[in-house]
Amino acid sequence: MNSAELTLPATDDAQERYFQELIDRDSRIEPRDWMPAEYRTSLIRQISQHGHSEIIGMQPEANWITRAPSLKRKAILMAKVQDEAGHGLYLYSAAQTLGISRDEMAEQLIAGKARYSSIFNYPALTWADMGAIGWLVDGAAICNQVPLCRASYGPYARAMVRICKEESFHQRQGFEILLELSQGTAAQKEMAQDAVNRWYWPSLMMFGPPDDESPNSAQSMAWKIKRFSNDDLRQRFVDMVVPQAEVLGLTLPDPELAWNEDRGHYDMGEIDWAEFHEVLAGRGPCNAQRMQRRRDAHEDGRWVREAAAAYAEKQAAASLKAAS
Ligand code: BYC
Repeated sequence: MNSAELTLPATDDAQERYFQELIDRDSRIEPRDWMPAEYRTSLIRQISQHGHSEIIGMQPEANWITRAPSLKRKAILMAKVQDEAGHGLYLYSAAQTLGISRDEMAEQLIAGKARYSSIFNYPALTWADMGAIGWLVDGAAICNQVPLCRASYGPYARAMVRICKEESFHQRQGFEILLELSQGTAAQKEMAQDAVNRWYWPSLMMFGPPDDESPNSAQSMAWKIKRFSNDDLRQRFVDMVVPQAEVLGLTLPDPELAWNEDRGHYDMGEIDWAEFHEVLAGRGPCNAQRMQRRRDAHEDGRWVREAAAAYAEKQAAASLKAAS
C-alpha cells in the first residue's frame, strides 16, 4: 500500500496514527508526510553519517589511483571512487528532503561534529588493500545496506537500491584483485594475506556496537529504518566471507572462527571494542589525516561553489528580466 492510498488526516493525533499505520503496513514515509520530530532527527543523523562515510571513504582508495599496477586497474579504481562520490550525493539529497541543507551537513563534517564510518580511519598501505577494501569493506556495506533498501523512509530506501547495485560490483572487483594476488607469486600472496589481516577486524566494527550497547537500534527497528540488529548483520557477514576466504586461499585472522552446527552460524572471537571506541573518539590511525584532507578539499572547492552560485544568480536575474 502506498501512502497516497490512505485518507489524509487532519489533527495532530490523527497524523501520528496515520504515520504509525504507514509503518505498520510496511508502507513508505515520504517527505510530504507528517512524521515525529525524533524520526526526522534520527534519519538525518543516520543518512548524513552515511553520506559522510561515502565521501571520506573515497580517500583510502583515491590514494592508490596513481599507483594502480596497470591502466585497466587504474580505470576500474577511478570509476569505483567516482561511484562513492555519487553515493555521497544521493545520500545528501535524501537527507535534504528532511529539511537539512547540504551546507549544514558539510559544516558539521568539517567541524568534526559529524560521525562517519570508523573503517575509513585505517591506512591503505599496499595495492592488496584495494582488494581487501573492495571485498571486506564493500562486502560489509552490502550486508548492512541491502536491508536498508526496505527502510521506511522512501528517499533513503530508493537511494540504497542504486547504491547496493554498485556496491555488489565493488565487492567483486575487490575479490578479483585478491584472487589474482593470492594465485600469483609468494610475495603477492603474502601481501594479500597481510591486507586481509589488517582489514578484517575493522570491517566487523562497521556494523556498530554490540546490540546491548547500541542506543539507537531499538527505536530505529521499531520505525523500520533498520530491519536487523548490528550483531545479526555482523553474523551474516561472517557467514558470507568465511567460504569466500576459502576460495581465495586466504585465512581470516580469527583463530576462534568455527562452524557451529547447532546455531547454523560461524562462532567468532571477541572484537576489540576498546579500539572501536578509540577510533570513534577521533584517535584512530588516520582520523586527523582524513579530516585535514576533507577540510583542504572543502577550502580548495570554495571558488567552484562561489562561481556556481554567481552563475545561478545571473541566470535567475536573466529569467526574471525575460518574464517582466
Ligand atoms: N563508525 O546505536 P548505534 C561504504 C555510532 S560507506 C562510526 O548502533 P545506529 C564505502 C553510531 O552512529 C557505508 N560510528 O547506531 C564507502 C551512534 O552514534 P550517534 C557506511 C559508528 O545508527 C567508500 C553510536 O555509534 N555505511 O560502504 O543504530 C568506500 C551508537 O551506535 C559506527 C553506513 O553508514 C561505526 N562503524 O547503527 C568503500 C550504513 N557504528 O549517531 C565503501 C548506514 C556505530 O548516536 N548506517 N557508530 O552519535 C547504519 O546502518 C547505522 O547507522 C550503523 C549504526 C549500523 C552504522
